[in-house]
Amino acid sequence: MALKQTLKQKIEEFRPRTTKLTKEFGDVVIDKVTIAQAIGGARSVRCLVTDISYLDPQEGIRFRGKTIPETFAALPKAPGSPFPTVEAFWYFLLTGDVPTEAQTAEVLKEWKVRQRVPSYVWDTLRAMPRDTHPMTMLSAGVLTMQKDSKFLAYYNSGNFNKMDAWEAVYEDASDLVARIPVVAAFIYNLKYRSDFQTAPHPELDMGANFAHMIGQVEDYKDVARMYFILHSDHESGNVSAHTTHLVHSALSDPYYAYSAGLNGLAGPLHGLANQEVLSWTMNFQAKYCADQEPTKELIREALWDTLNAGQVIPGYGHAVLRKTDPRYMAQREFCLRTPGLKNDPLFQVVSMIFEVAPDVLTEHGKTKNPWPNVDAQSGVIQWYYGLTEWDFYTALFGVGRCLGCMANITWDRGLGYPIERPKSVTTAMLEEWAAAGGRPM
Ligand code: NMX
Ligand code: MLT
Repeated sequence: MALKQTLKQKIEEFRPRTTKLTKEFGDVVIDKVTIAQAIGGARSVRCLVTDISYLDPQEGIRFRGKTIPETFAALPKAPGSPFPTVEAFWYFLLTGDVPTEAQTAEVLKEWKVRQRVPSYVWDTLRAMPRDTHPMTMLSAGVLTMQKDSKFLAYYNSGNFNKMDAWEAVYEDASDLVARIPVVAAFIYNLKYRSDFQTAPHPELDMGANFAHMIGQVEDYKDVARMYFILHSDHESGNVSAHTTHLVHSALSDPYYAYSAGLNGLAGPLHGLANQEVLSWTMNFQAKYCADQEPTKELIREALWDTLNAGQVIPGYGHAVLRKTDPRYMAQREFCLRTPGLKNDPLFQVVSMIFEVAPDVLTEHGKTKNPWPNVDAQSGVIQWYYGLTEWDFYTALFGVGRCLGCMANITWDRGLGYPIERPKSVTTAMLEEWAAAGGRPM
């Protein structure tokens, strides 16, 4: 069965579960909210629902119930590669089913049609100053396509039906996941390769095609596949996924929603941390290692200098995780398996930071999680393959994150989630409830 038909069946079978929970068990309490949580970014408040992925603080992410190694092992692989195609992963994220080779091939074929980017996007991007940040360009590129949104056209058709609306979201979502690597590659070539553009390959899978479009070597095809899958989804509460969900909940179409999600991803406490890691490491080498080899002692000194200057150590800490991010470990293992990378001086420094930073952060005593997150390890791989323009790293993250955000909003519409609108209170109210020992219920 084709992906959309499978999804239709899945969504229709799933709906009664959500309806029953809301109608029959809607009053069941699943959490309480403290003053610290209301002021402190709603940390740990259980008030979002998604079945696409789940983040356990100790174990890390599971995509559709599978850990990262299980996901990589289960899915059909790209030809001659130990890594699955992004197309197979997309099928899996949307449906929860591991696709067959034939189902994967169908998605690949469909994306080859969907990946055609309207030429007005190129005009828009070329009109922007060349020193514009790639995330601004990516967000603008996505937003520019909004005028041709199929969801928007469906909404304006006069036949809008809540039960079927997910189908138009699915169409936009599929177009966007197929197009975003093409847009990102265009931006890369525009900014760093003197606008030398390579057309998408008619047969290559998404990761391989991205490598092809930016003029990368054969081995980078696996890097791209791994990177996009690892960065795809991290349950619903992270800034990019939550923003996309929130904006789409107003029935803003997927282009509006994901452009907004990308703007959140561009923040240094979120996706931009991967570029910050590279710039921190380069600054460290320039400042502390001009006439000596990097050592753990020098790294310790540099980490303390950063903390004492009131800055965060990029790539370390997490709002949910309380152990080393398995996405960090997956990339570290890739480095250890890749002969040149294993001995790469930058990887050695990143490994030394891994040995030193958790102790320094623990001694510093502020962060609840001194362990590295995904961003601490991703840049070094890109750098090794010659993708040294680190302000592009978050755009790579944005290509991967599109998969998770689009799968989520397709299901949001399928299950008819309403507009999101939490309640706010005033500081005076908090003071009154604090004095009374709690809010009178
Ligand atoms: N370096 C220094 N201080 C830190 C760090 C860090 N890496 N992580 C947390 N803290 C501080 C944090 O700033 C806060 O300080 P204060 O009380 O003065 O405001 C305190 O520790 C408690 O913060 P937590 O509750 O541990 O972390 P929170 O949930 O608020 O924030 C992050 C999570 C990820 C924003 C935070 O750990 C951070 O800023 N890390 C560095 C940036 C980074 O790597 N971001 C990428 C996250 C992954 N991603 O891709 O999105
Ligand atoms: C993510 O992948 O979105 C980050 O790890 C941040 C998060 O989960 O909050």
